[in-house]
Amino acid sequence: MPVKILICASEVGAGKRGASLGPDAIRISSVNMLYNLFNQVPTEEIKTQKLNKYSPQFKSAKYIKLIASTQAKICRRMCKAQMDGFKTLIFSGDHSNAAGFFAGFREAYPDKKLGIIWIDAHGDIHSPYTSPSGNMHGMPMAILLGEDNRENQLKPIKPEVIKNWERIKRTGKRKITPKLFPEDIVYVDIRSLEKQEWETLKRLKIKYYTPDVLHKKGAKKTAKEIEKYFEPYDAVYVSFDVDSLDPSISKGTGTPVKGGLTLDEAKDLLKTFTRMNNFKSLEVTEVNPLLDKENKMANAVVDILRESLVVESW
Ligand SMILES: [Mn+2]
Repeated sequence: MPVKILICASEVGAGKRGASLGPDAIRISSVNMLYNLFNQVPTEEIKTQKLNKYSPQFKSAKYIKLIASTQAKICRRMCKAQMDGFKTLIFSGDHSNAAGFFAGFREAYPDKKLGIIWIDAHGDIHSPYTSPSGNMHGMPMAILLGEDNRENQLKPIKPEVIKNWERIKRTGKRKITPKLFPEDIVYVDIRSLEKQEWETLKRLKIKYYTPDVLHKKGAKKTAKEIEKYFEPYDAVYVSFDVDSLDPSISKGTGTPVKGGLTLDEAKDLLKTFTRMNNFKSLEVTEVNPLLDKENKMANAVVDILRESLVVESW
């Protein structure tokens, strides 16, 4: 199956600026490290509005209007790439974009059984009702699940935010919501979730592996277990937030958290996931070279991809 690279640099979902430079940092690393990824695979860039001033508008969901239209655009391009028969390798700015990519995935396969493997330090399952920061890179899972978690509402939110939140859940021509069910998710390496998020995970009985479990079991065995879990699925999407990696590798991401994956563990996970029969998409997100030294995070990503992907045989 041919592979297509999709790039969306949008970073407005992050709290710190600079993740929009992540995809370029990775491209430059791959050139420096003599990994001919970007010239052996067709590449398509999804252009989005660049930020010229700080104007978040709503505190409970910053830039929600811009993010809603960005996700609609991402959704169309992802749907087309999948329907054209490509596996997609995605380089994205911040993690809110994932909701747009998965919306396109759902749009391409409206009636199929779709799964998602979410490798991340965080749960990204906040809603505007529960998010302390209002940064929407902490919300893509809630968008996909159509989950408001009103039981744990922190503060009242504006009607215009609610309107856009409802719109964002229905991204795509078919306006499908939810795009995903709780049993279709496996979280890997999550370790920094707010109380409201843990409650959502427990209430919805979402499957997850914390670093403790993963380190004890080993990355290879964990990956095999997850592969087996997704065997009955038609198609699987893998989302790799680089803050899942341990900060000793690099601090080049907006929200680093101790106790993360080693490079070898990340390679073992991705080696297994990208070889699954139903694997259809890998997304790499949240590389922020402005928070880094000597482009270490992008170099780590290239090292991981070079050793785990066999793009020619996808
Ligand atoms: Mn994330």
